[in-house]
Amino acid sequence: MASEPERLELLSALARKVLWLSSWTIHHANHIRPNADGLKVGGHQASSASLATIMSALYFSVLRPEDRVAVKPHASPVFHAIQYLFGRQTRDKLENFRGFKGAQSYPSRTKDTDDVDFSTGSVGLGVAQTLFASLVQDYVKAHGWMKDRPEGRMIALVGDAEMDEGNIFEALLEGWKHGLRNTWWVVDYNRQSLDAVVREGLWEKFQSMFRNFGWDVVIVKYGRLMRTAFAEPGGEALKSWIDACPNAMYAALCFQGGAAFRKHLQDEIGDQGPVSQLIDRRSDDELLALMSNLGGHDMASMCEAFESIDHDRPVCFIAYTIKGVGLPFQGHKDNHAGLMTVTQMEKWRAAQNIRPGHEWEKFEGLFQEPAKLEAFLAQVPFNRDGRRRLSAPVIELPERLSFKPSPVMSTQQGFGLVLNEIARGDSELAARIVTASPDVTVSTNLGAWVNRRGLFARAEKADLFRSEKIPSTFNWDFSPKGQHIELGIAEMNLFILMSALGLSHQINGERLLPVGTLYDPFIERGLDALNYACYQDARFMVAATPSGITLAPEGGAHQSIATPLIGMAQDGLAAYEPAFVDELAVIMGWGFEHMQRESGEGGSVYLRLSTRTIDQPQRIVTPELQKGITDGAYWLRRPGPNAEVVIAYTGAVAPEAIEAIGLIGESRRDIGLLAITSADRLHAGWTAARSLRRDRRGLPHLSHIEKLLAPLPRECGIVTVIDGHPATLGWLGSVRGHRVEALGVEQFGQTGSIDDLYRHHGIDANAIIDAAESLTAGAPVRHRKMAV
Ligand SMILES: Cc1ncc(C[n+]2csc(CCOP(=O)(O)OP(=O)(O)O)c2C)c(N)n1
Ligand SMILES: [Mg+2]
Repeated sequence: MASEPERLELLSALARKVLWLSSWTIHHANHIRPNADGLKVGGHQASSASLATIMSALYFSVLRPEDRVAVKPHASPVFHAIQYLFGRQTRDKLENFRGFKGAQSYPSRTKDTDDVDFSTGSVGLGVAQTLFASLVQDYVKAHGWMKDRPEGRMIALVGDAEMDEGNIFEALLEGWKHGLRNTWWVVDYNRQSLDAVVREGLWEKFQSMFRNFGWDVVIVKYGRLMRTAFAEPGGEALKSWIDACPNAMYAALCFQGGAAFRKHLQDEIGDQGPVSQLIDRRSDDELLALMSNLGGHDMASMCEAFESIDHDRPVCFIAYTIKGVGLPFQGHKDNHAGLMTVTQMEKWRAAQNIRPGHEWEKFEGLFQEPAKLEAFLAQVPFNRDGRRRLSAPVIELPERLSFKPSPVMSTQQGFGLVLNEIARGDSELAARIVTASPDVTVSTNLGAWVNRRGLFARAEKADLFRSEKIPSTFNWDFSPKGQHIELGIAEMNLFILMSALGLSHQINGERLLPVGTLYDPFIERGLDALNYACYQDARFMVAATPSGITLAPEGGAHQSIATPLIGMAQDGLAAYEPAFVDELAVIMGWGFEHMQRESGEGGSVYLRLSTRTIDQPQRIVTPELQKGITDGAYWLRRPGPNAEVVIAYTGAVAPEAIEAIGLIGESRRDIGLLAITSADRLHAGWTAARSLRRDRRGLPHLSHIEKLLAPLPRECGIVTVIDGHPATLGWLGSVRGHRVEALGVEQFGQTGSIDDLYRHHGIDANAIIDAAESLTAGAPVRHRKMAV
């Protein structure tokens, strides 16, 4: 066992190595193997440097294998360097930093191979992810699934300007409500953002805010060199000067160096005996070393701060740092995109004692014995158990999901009924579903599920209305066994919680099947978090309802137009918009399976539902129909051989399409009605088939939509209709070269009845008939829908 001074010496040596390797990685990407596009790597060299010591303290000493970390985006080279020293990152990938299949610019769970816990990139999201990951760990524990696995700490390394992101504050409030534990956020307080130097006194705002939310705050401002100097005669005066120095001035002096500090100190403090002697005793280099010895760059101070935590309360560490520390542009306000020139690097290399050609050698330039460093690395607790990413078996699913049928229903009601049916049973599926909703549990029909399965909280809390015997439709009991997590209104939080729940199989080794509900228009409010969750390959199902203009009288911003396009464009998310509840039940069953498929095959599921009650078909769902539903479309009425026109509809406008078909039938031949349950799956299948054909040089692989449209004569027209943006289905004409009239909604905000609005936006039966007429020759269609 190394003694404490020895340990600190080895850790500091490794931190220097990490700083070197991360800077060299960036330098290499710019000057030695530049990317073909010639784009320089901005934002990394200075931003990484601030965290080299803090991350070395964590990874080489403080972390345990069960801990999980979100590393701020621009510290990615530091992370990769640490993994390189652990032997988990290859030199080739570092040399190819930012290149095709090289180490990623921002740590990525899915694209990097070196044990990234949480992806980052869009600032703020990784930070909140750690908070929700901790709540999910509590959920898993409360349900008795932790077994003897120790609790992990969820840790985020946060940029000080990153704290501007609103989603962090939303998460903080939610964490407070749920009794957050085991979460550490380490703020890299370098007082610089991308463009600028941050406001004075920001730390005080952080401190009071975190304390307000029940967090401990640990400020690590001074390194050991500083603390020793403060204890010398005159030290107090020096400390006061440091405390009073504005951020921008401190940064500028760090950039200018020891002589500038000396001059400034002399000018401001004047000749005051002891403090002047304290300064005079140091050379320029020593003075700079002292003044840049902020807490975040001092191994002893950081280890001390982390190791002092002996409780599970959440902790915010504010670690003072200098952006670009140790590099020629340290502290310069323009350093965000700053890169060392070749000459600067040469000089720095020499100062680091690194021989040309030996830059990637693990211990090059360190004066400690390689064997000692190797032995130290080998015993690092974080690395003890090898692979830290866990897995969990697939949850078995019932053959099909059922629901209590009713002749007239909405898909939103159907969603509640399917979940209610699952909740009544005692299947493994029922046990593993976790629902969550941002204050719209009841209004999205999750009420029945919650009544049966209860709300989750670490401590029991009975529904007061129930205990007081006041009649209420809903049973709002909280308990550790509950399976619904009630969130405040922030949609960002819903998606980050989905992301955390949907990674539980890999983080906690226990699979959960998260189902979130929200109003469809507010997907856009949480969109970046949804994208983030998908990027991390988290698995969840989200039911968004009501959608479109079907909640017509609400008008305002409660109408959604763009969401079908989001559903199509979002990678990792299979989007469905069923019209009927039997379709929905099939899709949900398929969805729970899809959520559990391997990486690259499965994904998350988005159900765009509606409150519009419509007549339900009385039919048997045959395996063929089932396949059509999950593949994205089936003929509700098969077109004849001489079809002049077909109508392709999605979702709640089914009655309009059906009515139009009835009215057109007399005047046009062989017409067909295509029920599209998923424009997304259809389109994805179509493009996938195209690339398959390309790869296999013309092997006849046809996609589902190509097969469906194949029998249509060339002159047949297609009318598409959706309560959403018309572009969702407009592409159907490109599949086999048919002419298309695409109907949909392009403006929002008008109130009225559904009839009013469908007429107003041209998605009612008559508008469909008009479109069909415009695509076909022949006499006008005789029958029209009568005005009501
Ligand atoms: C949502 C989002 N907006 C903007 C950016 C671009 N960006 C990357 S880092 C950064 C500021 C970094 O400042 P800070 O968090 O203090 O980190 P530092 O570079 O000082 O370490 C910005 C604006 C981003 N990555 N994500
Ligand atoms: Mg900063």
